[in-house]
Amino acid sequence: MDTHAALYEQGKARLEALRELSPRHTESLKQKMEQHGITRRDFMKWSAAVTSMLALPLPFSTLVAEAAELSDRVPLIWLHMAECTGCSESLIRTDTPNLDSLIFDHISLEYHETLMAAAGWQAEENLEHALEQYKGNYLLAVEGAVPTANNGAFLTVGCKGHTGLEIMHHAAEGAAGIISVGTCAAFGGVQAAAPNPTGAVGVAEVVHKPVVNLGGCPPSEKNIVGTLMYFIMFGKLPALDMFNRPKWAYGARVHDNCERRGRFDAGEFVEEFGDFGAKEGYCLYKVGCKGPYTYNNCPTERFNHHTSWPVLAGHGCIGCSEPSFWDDMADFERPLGRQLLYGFDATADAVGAVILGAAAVGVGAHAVVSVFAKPLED
Ligand code: FSX
Ligand code: SF4
Ligand code: F3S
Repeated sequence: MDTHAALYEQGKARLEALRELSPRHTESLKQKMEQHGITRRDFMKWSAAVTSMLALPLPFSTLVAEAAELSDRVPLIWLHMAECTGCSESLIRTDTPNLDSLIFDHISLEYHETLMAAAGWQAEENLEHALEQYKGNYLLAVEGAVPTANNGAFLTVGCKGHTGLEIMHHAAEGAAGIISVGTCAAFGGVQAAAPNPTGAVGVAEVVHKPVVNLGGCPPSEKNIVGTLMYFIMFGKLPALDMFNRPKWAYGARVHDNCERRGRFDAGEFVEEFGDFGAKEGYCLYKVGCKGPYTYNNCPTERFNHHTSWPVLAGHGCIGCSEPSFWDDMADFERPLGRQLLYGFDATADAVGAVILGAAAVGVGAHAVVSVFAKPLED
């Protein structure tokens, strides 16, 4: 059996088993869709889009649709560590509920500090209860970095004053899978920026289980929902790159799918914000775009119902899905090449030939990438 056929069978068997479990909600996903005016046709289109985003062949879209309907069978526990909650916002702040936010509403969300009604003792009890009741079966999503200095004392959560570090250890124990949502949970993020006074680290550094990292500050709702769908469908984590990010989402550079790439190749650069090139949509490399060093699907999947993404909005990518981006990608509005390649851009400018300049910048960028963030091959 080829790999896809075997995976399909695995998914089918997993979904059959999930169907046997009792649903968490009285309303089915179908009923919820009807209430929000989402048609069956919209749902099939969504399933096909998620299938192609996950780099699976089209026949898998029936499995994706089924996994969405059964998403209330897999318990999800969502913890907040040191962060800004932008990752949750990325998923829930939609003006009109689309299928991504509706799935999040339908999923068996057992604990989420921002969304739940409970507070104080009641909230702590809910968490304890969920960890116990679903031991070995729950999916654990974590948002935010884990401060480790002074035994984790820089982050205490709840009325018992447990440290984030203690909560992480405890919650990871019974998790069937762990997802680090956002660059903070994945790699430490802004909290870990030098000199990192709280000793903030990514979740994978404090637990002894495989963790899938969803880089991005925040990651797109598509990458969050796609990862949840994959786990619901197959009960395992997808193929990962060297930083444990799903290859289907982080397998290509921002630069490779950017709509301004033609401008880069033609040597047409914005020299400063607000100039003629900026108005014409020229490449943002010289005003600091880190797209050539960054792996993410922002240009193809975009944010907020596929409305926009940083470069389309007129600012360069700041490399927010990469480890240590606060330190390694700064200054955000100057090219990295100037720091790493000893005035490479200045030389290109001095030569004065636009095309030659573009080629030189291109070579420089690729050279840096090869040592910086090359994903592993299959
Ligand atoms: Fe971090 Fe998420 Fe950036 Fe914020 O919580 S990835 S600071 S968008 O919200 O963790
Ligand atoms: Fe797009 Fe940035 Fe690459 Fe220019 S440098 S093509 S703006 S990703
Ligand atoms: Fe982040 Fe760059 Fe995408 S800044 S959101 S990885 S375009």
